[in-house]
Parts: sequence; structure tokens; C-alpha cells
Amino acid sequence: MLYIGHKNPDTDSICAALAAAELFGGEAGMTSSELPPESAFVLDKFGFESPAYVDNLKDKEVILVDFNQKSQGQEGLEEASIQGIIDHHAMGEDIAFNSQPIFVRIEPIGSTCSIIAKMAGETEVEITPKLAGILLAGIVSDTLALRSPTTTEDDREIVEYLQKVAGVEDITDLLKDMLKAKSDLSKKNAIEILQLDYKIFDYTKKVGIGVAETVSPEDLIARKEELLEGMQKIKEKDGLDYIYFAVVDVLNEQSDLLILGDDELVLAKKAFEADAEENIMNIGSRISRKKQIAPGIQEAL
Ligand SMILES: [Mn+2]
Repeated sequence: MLYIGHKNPDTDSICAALAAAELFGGEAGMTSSELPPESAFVLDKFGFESPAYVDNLKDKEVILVDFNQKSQGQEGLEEASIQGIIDHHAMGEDIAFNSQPIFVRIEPIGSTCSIIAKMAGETEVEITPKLAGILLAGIVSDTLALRSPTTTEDDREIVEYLQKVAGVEDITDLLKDMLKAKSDLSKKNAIEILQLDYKIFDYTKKVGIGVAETVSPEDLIARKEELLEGMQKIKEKDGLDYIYFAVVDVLNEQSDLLILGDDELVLAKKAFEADAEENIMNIGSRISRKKQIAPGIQEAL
């Protein structure tokens, strides 16, 4: 069994795949040949190797972690034999499955790593300190150390338990270290930055939304022109009707949305009841794409 996350992997999807493979048997795969910087920091810290890059899923038995929509899987996903889904995102019309019954576990909870930790508890599989470390990192990454509105009471309990096992005293310190690793975008070009955490949503229109969670938002805002040019290129490449990029200021818990053109402006105004100045719209405390930004756009459409 191969556990694999969405394209443009993130810390939750990578740690969930690694932990599931180790706890329940199987292999972890990755949809990219390169670890994102935050995940590289986490795996190094807790002593894990990067999962292998799997570029061909043909006839492989897979369990999808941290996504359930075909549009968010890598190319060739339809050729895999999908055995299950473990996820915490909304189910859409584009749910990934073949023609056989599959195992599905989708919960409204802060991260996929939270679900993996729960499943380990239910099946009484032991979570080692190392595993507790990466599960904790996945939760901390997705919930911004329990700050995001996606955080549930279950996440808090699981974090408390995992902290003890992993010996991690302060999750805000862990988050800061992770974000520092993630925020060093100075060597990346605009296209790379825009696609670090980028998802395409098939609503009635095709919408691409990229997010950068950072402790130094001013560095990204300073590169606005370059980012807008990159957004135009990605919009054309992916055949999007709309594209957005949110710069999330994690420490101050607020976001700026980069607005490419008039179409994006009209829709974002409707979605967030805010105005833009020079292609930037402050959308206040909306810091979660899953719970606030994407649903706002969907509603407005
Ligand atoms: Mn996740």
C-alpha cells in the first residue's frame, strides 16, 4: 500500500503519509521530487528521510491522504487503484475513486495528522517519540499551532498527548522554527513562490488559490510586481478563470490578497466585502484557505 498526498505537497500531507505507512504498514510516497523547506526542516528535526518521489501511479494500490478531489492529485492518479481516502477537506463533486468500494475517513478536524494519531489510538498501535514529532508538526503546520479557525477540541487533546510523547515543550516555538524555514523565499522565483502551497478549485468556475504563510509578509509584498506577472502566467497555463494569492501574516493573524485583474477584484469584493489598493486587498483575519478564503470565493461565485 502506498500512502500519497496531494500535488504541491505540504507538511501535513507528507507527515501523514510517512506516519500512516509506519503505523499501519506500507510505503509513503511524495508527489514532488523536492521536499518543501518547512517539511525538510521537520523531517530533519525528528529524524526521518524524505519519502520517495512517485511519478507514476499506474496500477499502484494507493491511499490518498490530505485530499479527496481528483483535481488536487498528481497527473495519472486515475490510473492508480485507489483503496482509501484519509482527509480533513470538504468533499466536492470531483471526489477521487475507481469502481470499487474504498475505505474513507474524512473528519472536520485541523489536520490529516490528527486523524492518523486518532486511528493509531483506536487500533492501539504505538506512537514512538519520532512519529509523535512528525504528527505534531503536521498539526502545528495546518492549524498554525492551534490558532487557525479549523482547530477543534480533538486537535487540542491530540497535541497535548503528542507533545508529551515527542518531548516538545512549546508548539509556538516549533511553529516559529517551521515558519522560519518556510519563509526564506529569497532564493525562489515568483512562479515557485506562488505554487509552494497552491490549489485549484473546480467550482462553477476554475479558481487557483495560492497561500504563503510567513513571519515576514513585507518581503513578499515588496515583490508584488513579479508575483502578479507570475500569477498571469499560471492563470494561462492552468486555464483558470480566477487566480488569487494570499500572503498570510502568521504572527499578526491577518492576510493580504494579491488581486491580478478586474475579474478577480469584482469577485473578491463580493466575497470579502473589502476593497483593494494597488492590487492588494487586506482581508483581515481570514487566514485559512480551507475555512475562510476558498469558501468565501465559492459563495461569491
Ligand atoms: Mn491538511
